[in-house]
Amino acid sequence: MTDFTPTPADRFTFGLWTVGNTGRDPFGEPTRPPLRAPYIVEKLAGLGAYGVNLHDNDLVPIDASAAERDRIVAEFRQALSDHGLVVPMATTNLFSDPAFKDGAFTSADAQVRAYALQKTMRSMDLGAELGAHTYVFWGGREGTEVDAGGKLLSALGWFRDSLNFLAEYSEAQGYGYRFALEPKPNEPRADIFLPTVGSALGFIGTLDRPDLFGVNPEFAHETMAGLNFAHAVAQALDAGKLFHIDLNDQKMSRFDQDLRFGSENLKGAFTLVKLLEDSGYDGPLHFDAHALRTEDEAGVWAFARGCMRTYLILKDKARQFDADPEIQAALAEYHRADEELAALSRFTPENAASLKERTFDRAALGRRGLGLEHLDQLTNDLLFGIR
Ligand code: GCO
Ligand code: MN
Ligand code: MN
Repeated sequence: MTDFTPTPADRFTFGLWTVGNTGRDPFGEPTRPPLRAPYIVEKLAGLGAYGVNLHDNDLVPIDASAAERDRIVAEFRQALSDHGLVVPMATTNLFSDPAFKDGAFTSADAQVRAYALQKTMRSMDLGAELGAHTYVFWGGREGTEVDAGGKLLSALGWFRDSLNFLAEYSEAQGYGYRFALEPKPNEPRADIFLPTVGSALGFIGTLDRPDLFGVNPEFAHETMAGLNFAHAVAQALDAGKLFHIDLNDQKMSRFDQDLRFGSENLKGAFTLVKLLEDSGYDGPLHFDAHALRTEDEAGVWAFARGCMRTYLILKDKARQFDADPEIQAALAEYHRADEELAALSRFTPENAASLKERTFDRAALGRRGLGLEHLDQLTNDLLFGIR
């Protein structure tokens, strides 16, 4: 048993915007002062994180001069190298500036769409300079309130054209980015385009270079849509499209809470950790969450430590789950394999004919109890720490 202290080998990352969150919300002013990026790097490294991610404007103000930009980036790179942190993922802020009030790539205004392309190319340059290999697109303002505006179909076309353009830009520059679309159903727009992981996966198939695109699912976002996050992640894994992941927590049917990982739905978090670990996913484990508005700076680092600690504890629980004889017996009882039937279920005309003739004891199948109540309570006991 370890003491659950993370190391860079655990691949935990945070965004500058996450631990840097000042506690501002739509009803109240910040409750904490902003933290400088090099300081965040130092603190995260001290806690055992692996990397730090950013939007362009988390680091460089939108109106910075070229000289200011270069100075800020140089200071940040120095902090990264001093403290041994990497930048695995970068993204663009296409939602804060009033110019993006009706979307960026899906704005009805061609000037805004072109400006969004320009801003994203510059942000991709910055990410590449910092060594990022994954580029996230979260379409925060890509949506509508007024569907009478009539852009539902054209918006998807504009979105596709922009992503195709940016993928070509990345290839032409030799950046080699893999792009990850991050779905969210609503907030800050009433309805955001590509609202779920399933929608994003479907859309990727319509792009010119689908091989360069995957998803960045977020626990809070699928939960807001009333969906089961682990199911969404499983579908992304099945499609070979889990390029990145945003870990946090959330109560269903609420605003985007971005809670500390595992703080709300512990069993959902366990299912997720087990799924990720069993799948061999080896990308960054990114916490897109922030400390509660009630917290001071000490609370911010308690929050960050808590995210990583919970992941590591649940990873250990997943190992115990696999090693627990009673749990494994319950699983063996539940999963009934049959090699003859598996062979028969591969289509040939003969197999089809023989399957059609076969007799099944339907009543017996219906009578069989599956033992899932028992299995689930064993899982609870494991999570409670009494097994
Ligand atoms: C949100 C999103 C963002 C994105 C970020 C990077 O709901 O606010 O989750 O935090 O993840 O913009 O893509
Ligand atoms: Mn979120
Ligand atoms: Mn996110």
